[in-house]
Amino acid sequence: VDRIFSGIQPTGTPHLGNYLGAIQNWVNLQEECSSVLYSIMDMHSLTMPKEPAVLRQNILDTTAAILACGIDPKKCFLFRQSLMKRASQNSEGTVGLLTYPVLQAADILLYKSTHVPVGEDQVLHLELAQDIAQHFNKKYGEFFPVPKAILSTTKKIKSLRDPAVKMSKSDPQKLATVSIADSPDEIVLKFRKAVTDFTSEVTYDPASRPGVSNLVSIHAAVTGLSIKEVLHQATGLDTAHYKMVVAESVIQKFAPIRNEIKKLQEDKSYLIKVLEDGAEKAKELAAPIYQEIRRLVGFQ
Ligand code: AQP
Repeated sequence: VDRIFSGIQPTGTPHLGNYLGAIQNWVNLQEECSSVLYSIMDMHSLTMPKEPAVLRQNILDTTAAILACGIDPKKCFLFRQSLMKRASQNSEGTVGLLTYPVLQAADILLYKSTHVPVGEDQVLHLELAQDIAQHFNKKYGEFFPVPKAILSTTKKIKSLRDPAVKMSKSDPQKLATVSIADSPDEIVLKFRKAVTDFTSEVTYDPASRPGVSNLVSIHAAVTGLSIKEVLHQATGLDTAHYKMVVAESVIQKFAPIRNEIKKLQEDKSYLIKVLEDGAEKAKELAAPIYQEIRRLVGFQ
């Protein structure tokens, strides 16, 4: 692993899926790899336009949340995507026209990233970045590493209201998504109302019992236990009781993170400074790569 790049959209405080599918992995990877970039993808989030004041607040909330989860600006470059785009915007000005996966591919390639930790839902998007890298290399000579996905062991967390779909920040059903900053009462309520099925025993079979299996996955992921160990702990419990066990494990896991988020949210100038410093460093890294791309394609 030479260079890690990943991003998150500032569409509100991250949820369990973002944490278990991506952020937790990010925290581990910053320990293992010396060149790590994490981006708050504020331009991506404009696919669904927001009030500028709301976007500004969401950017700071997302930054506070991922710092609280253990992302350390001394071990990685943490920056906003929009701060980096000025370099490539100038005369062409086409950035606004680029669609989401193309913009994402540009972000990944601009730093010659070799590995991209993502949730399972992003693997298809990453394939586009791989195609573009290969296409470019064929035409202009070996230049970009073909970026590989790093998948977390918890692949996809499902909605608590409909286990057929993934847990998502934009889900209009309030009880479907557990934010990592939810209060203990909110967490208990959401798990109590979680959709399961008519069998009361706790088993793990994602295909035939997606609801209860999602609870088992969440329980295993937040406790760090295996599915087998978690099922062993659930022996003799019916799903209603089990939901409360899972809720309690989520409350325990996120209590310190929730406190830290609140503290960091009060220090707006610190959050802004972290993002500005990260952008400076990311720009320095990208500038020579961008120059070289321009030279290779004949813009210079
Ligand atoms: N349910 C999920 N399970 C596992 N991983 C997930 N990710 C998102 N949802 C799940 C992973 O989180 C990282 C950051 O995601 P994002 O901010 O780019 O948003 P998204 O993938 O579009 O999903 P969201 O957070 O639910 O937002 P909306 O509602 O806007 O679609 C990614 O690595 C993603 O794989």
